[in-house]
Amino acid sequence: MAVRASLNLTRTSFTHEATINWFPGHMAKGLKQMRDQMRTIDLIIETRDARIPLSSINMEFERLVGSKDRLVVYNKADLAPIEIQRTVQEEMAKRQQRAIFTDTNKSVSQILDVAVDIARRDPVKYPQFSIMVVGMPNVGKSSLINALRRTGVNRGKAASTGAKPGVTRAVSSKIKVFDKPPVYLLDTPGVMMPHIPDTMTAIKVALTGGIKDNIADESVLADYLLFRLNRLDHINYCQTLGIERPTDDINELVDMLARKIGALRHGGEIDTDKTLQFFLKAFRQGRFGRICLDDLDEGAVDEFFKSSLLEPPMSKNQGQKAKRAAQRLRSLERAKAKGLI
Ligand SMILES: Nc1nc2c(ncn2[C@@H]2O[C@H](COP(=O)(O)OP(=O)(O)OP(=O)(O)O)[C@@H](O)[C@H]2O)c(=O)[nH]1
Ligand SMILES: [Mg+2]
Repeated sequence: MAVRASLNLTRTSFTHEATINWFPGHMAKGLKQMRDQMRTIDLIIETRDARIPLSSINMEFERLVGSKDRLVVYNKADLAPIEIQRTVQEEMAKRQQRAIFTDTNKSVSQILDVAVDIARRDPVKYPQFSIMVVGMPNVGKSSLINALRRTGVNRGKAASTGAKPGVTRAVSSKIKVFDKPPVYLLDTPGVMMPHIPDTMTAIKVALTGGIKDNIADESVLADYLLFRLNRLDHINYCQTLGIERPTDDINELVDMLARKIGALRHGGEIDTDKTLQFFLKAFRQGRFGRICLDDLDEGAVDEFFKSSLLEPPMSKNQGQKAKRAAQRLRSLERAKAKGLI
């Protein structure tokens, strides 16, 4: 707060009215293929983006998962603050969701441990174990599958990946990731909600690369990013970008940055698109550090779940029970980490 005031950063809110939706045909088709395959699936891995632990929750998957077992994987953990992990895990545990954090460039073996453990507990029920990996576009589903295959059977890339959303267009055939017991994965196309009810959610998803940039309007994304960086006192963006001072004004930022990176057209006119893309790319590559775009303060998660109709309001008694369950889970995990159990 003091940092912001001393730097004359005064913006306290961000609003954008226009709705942002992206639901091309291959997503509807992909969802249908997923539903058709569901009876052959033993576990669903719902992949979310660790930078937006709430905004990457998609109601379409709540319906799809139904009563199937689900493991929530928060991927791109290398780009999000480490301290959010515990909060998110506790909040998801309250909602009976087991959540783990991964970085596909590092270890994903904990996912294999979960699957192999379930499969080994009941070999008659699971002569082979099938997992469907679902999630919003660009959260890293295909990268996760490749990493699991590398870890589990030491084999090369089986699924195409890419920096833009919408790379995987259809549900894949089964990809083997473990031998004994045999564990298979299905890759699926990233799916957005057909109608995103809240524009701020859409902006955050787009900023993390889940919606095509031209659909969301890069100037709005960049303006929100600047607002968020300043609100978080994350003003190291000046140093990273080599600009003189922090600012609340996206036009001023573009002006300073364009000159710095030489994004100028003939005659010296600023190339705004190129400058905005540079700014967004720097964020997506993690050059401004580990950043979470969702608010996870006390009560914010409950509010999110209530307002997105993911759950009815809890009674006081239910709330206390859930809190105690989360505490028990935490102490169990601590004991496990210390090797006591
Ligand atoms: N920093 C970071 N980048 C990642 C991670 N996992 C994947 N990526 C990158 O994220 C981008 C998207 O990865 P994909 O695996 O193609 O994502 P997807 O979810 O399959 O995307 P769609 O098929 O378009 O739905 C690629 O540029 C990956 O290199 C991660 O853990 N950390
Ligand atoms: Mg993919």
